[in-house]
Amino acid sequence: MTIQQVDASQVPYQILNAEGKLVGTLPDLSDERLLELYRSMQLGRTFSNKVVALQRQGRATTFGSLVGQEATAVGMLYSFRGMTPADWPAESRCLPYQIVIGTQMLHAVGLGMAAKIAGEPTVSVGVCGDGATSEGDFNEALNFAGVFQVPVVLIVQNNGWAISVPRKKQSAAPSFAARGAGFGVPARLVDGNDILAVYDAVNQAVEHARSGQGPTLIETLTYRIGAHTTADDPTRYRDAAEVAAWQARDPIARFQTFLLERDLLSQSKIEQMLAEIEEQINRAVEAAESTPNMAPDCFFDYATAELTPRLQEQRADLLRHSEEKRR
Ligand SMILES: Cc1ncc(C[n+]2csc(CCOP(=O)(O)OP(=O)(O)O)c2C)c(N)n1
Ligand SMILES: [Mg+2]
Repeated sequence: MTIQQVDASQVPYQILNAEGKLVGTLPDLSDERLLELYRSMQLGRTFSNKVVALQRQGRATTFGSLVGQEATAVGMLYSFRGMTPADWPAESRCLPYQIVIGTQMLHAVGLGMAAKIAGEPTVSVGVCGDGATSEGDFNEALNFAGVFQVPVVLIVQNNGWAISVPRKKQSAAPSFAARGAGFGVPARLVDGNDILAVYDAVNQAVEHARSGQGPTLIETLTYRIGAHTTADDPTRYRDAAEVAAWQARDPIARFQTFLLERDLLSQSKIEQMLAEIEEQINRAVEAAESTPNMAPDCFFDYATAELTPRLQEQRADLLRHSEEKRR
């Protein structure tokens, strides 16, 4: 008896193909909104390149480049209905950056379960990388999401690498989206370099959850063009030809072609926009660099209402250490 193979013929969902041609239904977005999506991708790329350059000059800390992943990042954010960049700091309801890989998926499921129990119309969203899917936490999150029909969208941003570990070493499944079936969670493989497809797929998954139909797993297939962080050197473990092949599928170039063909953009508009973005970022760098340094022990002030004796000791230790370093 032969055991049936998993169907590997999954085609990523696309609205724009690699050449920027419309191959699906355009989501309900005004021309202004389409240009905003484009501008945000350019802003993300310029910002990312700026911080990497500042790190090289010793003016910024360790940083992970966004280059190549702008469509996934911007597309999913804009699908959280009605939000504009100005809302993100105040009303975003974003949790702090999660360092312990994979745990954020459990947090997202927990928040979704809490909202469901409280009868709130909230949908939570958890985002992780391809590497995170090998953690127990990712699997537990999917299992809970499926069993309790949690209003959650779980997104795997598959950028091909987890630092130096390639995608093929994370799972023998044909895609990460294919893993949803084992948990009874509907899943979708999306072209992560197609901003319209990411926007549309996440939007639909949010609506699905909001209308009480439970969780969705989304895999956005994209690629990390840069290093994992400024502390990493991918030339030591990655084939240059692979990078070049993905550079040819640039998410910004794809959307730009589409906008140019619809006359929503022109070369001069692009140049003007890039100059404005450059200026905006330079002003932000100036503002950041003219902000006085924080006291090295200030984070103790925000951790707990009252410091335990052990934390008091740690604070004193830290201050002693930083004083010694300064001398
Ligand atoms: C539990 C845990 N193990 C290891 C690390 C160290 N670490 C930081 S990022 C990373 C790789 C993550 O890869 P992936 O999930 O694909 O996300 P990407 O950075 O590619 O978006 C690792 C192993 C960590 N932060 N947490
Ligand atoms: Mg990754």
